[in-house]
Amino acid sequence: MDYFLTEEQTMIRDLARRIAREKVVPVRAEMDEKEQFPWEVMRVLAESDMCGLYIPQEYGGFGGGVFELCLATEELSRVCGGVAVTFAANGLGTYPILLFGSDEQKKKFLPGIASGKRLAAFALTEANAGSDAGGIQTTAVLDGNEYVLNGTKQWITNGGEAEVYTVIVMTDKSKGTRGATALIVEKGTPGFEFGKKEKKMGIRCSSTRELVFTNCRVPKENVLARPGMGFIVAMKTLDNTRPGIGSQAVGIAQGALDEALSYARQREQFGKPISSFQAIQHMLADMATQIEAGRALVYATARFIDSGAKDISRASAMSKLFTSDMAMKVTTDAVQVLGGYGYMREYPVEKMMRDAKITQIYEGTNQIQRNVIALQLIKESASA
Ligand code: COS
Repeated sequence: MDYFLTEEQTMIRDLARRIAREKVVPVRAEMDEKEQFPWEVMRVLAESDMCGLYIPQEYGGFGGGVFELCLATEELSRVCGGVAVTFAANGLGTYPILLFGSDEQKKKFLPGIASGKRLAAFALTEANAGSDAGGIQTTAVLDGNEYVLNGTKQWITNGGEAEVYTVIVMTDKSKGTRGATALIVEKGTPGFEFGKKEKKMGIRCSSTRELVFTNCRVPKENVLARPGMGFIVAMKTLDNTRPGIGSQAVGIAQGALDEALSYARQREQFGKPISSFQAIQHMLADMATQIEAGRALVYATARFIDSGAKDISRASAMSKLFTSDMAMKVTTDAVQVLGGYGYMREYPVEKMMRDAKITQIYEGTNQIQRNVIALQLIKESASA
C-alpha cells in the first residue's frame, strides 16, 4: 500500500531498513542469546542521524515527529524487537522534555540526545505502581533549591545505559495524582544507582533495570512543567509514544510474515511447496491483512498526533491495542507455518513471538488501553 510518504520520510524508512538488514540481522540472535545491549547498532543509528528524527532542528534534530519515529521503529522491529525498543525508549525518555521542557531545558538536554551521544529513559513504573500509575511511592522533598529523591523505579527500559532520565515522583502524597512531579535526573548524580537487571522472555538485548534513589539531590530547575504536573506529563507522554509501540508490533509482525512467506515457498511436503496448500495460503492472507490494517491505524494516528490534535488518547490507545494483539496472533501463526522449525532457535520466528508479547504489556497493558478507549467513548457519548 502506498502511504504517500514524503521524499524525506521514504529516505528515513529506507535507511532504517538498510541498517536493520546490514547491521542488525547478523547479530540479533547472538545479542538475544547473550542479553547484550546493542551499543554498536545504536552508534550506527546515531551516525546516521536517526536519534533526532522527532527533535526540532533548533535543538539539533531532524524536525520530524511521531510519524518519523514510527517509520524507523517499524523497520528496526521487523528484524529485532530488542534493538527497536532500545531506539524507541530513547524517544519515550525524550518526549517529556519535548512536550513540557522549558527552552533552557531543551537546549541543555535535547542536542546530546539528537546526536545520539546520550540515551534517554522514562521512569514511571514501580513495584506497586504499574497499571495504577498514580500509586507511585518514590518521593521528592524540596530542600532549598534541590529536591531530595528516595525510592525505587522498576523495569526501566534503557536503565543503566541511558544518561538522561525523566523520573515521576511524589512531591505531595496528600494530593494523589495531582501531587506527582516530573524531574530530569542525570546518570552520575550522587545517590542515583542502578539495581537489578531483569532477565526477560523477549527483547532480551534491551536493558530493563531498577533505578534506586537514596537521598539523591536534583536541582529544582530540573522540574518539567511545574510541581504537581507529573501525572499529566506521564499521561501525555504516553499518548504520544503509544503509536510507537504500535509500530514495534507492526514491524515484528511484518518480520514474521516475511519469514513465513519465504519458508512456505521453499518447504516441500507431499511433493509440493507448502505455499500451494490453501490452509497455509489462508493463514498468510490473514496475517498480511491484519498487518496492513495495523499499519494504516498506526500511520493515521501518528499523523493525527503530529497535526497538533488535542484529543489523542483514544486513537493512541487504539493504535497500540489493535497492533499488539495482532502481532501476538501473527507471530504465533508464523511459528505454526514453520511447524517444528518455527519452534527452534535456528529460525527467527520464535524470537519474534517472544518479542511480540511485551507489546501487549508495556506502555500500559492492553486492558488499560481498553479502559482508556471505553472511558473516552462513554464521556463523548454523554456530551453528544
Ligand atoms: N491526558 C491528560 N490528562 C489526563 C490523561 C491524559 N491522557 N489521563 C488522565 N488525565 C488526567 C485526568 O483528567 C485527571 O485529571 P483531574 O485530576 O483534573 O481530574 C487526572 O489525570 C487523573 O486521571 P484518572 O483519574 O483517570 O487517573 P487514574 O489514577 O484513574 O489512572 C490510568 C488512569 C489507568 C489511565 C493511568 O493510571 C494509566 O495510564 N495507567 C497505565 C500506566 C502505564 O502505561 N504504565 C506503563 C509504564 S510506563 S512505560
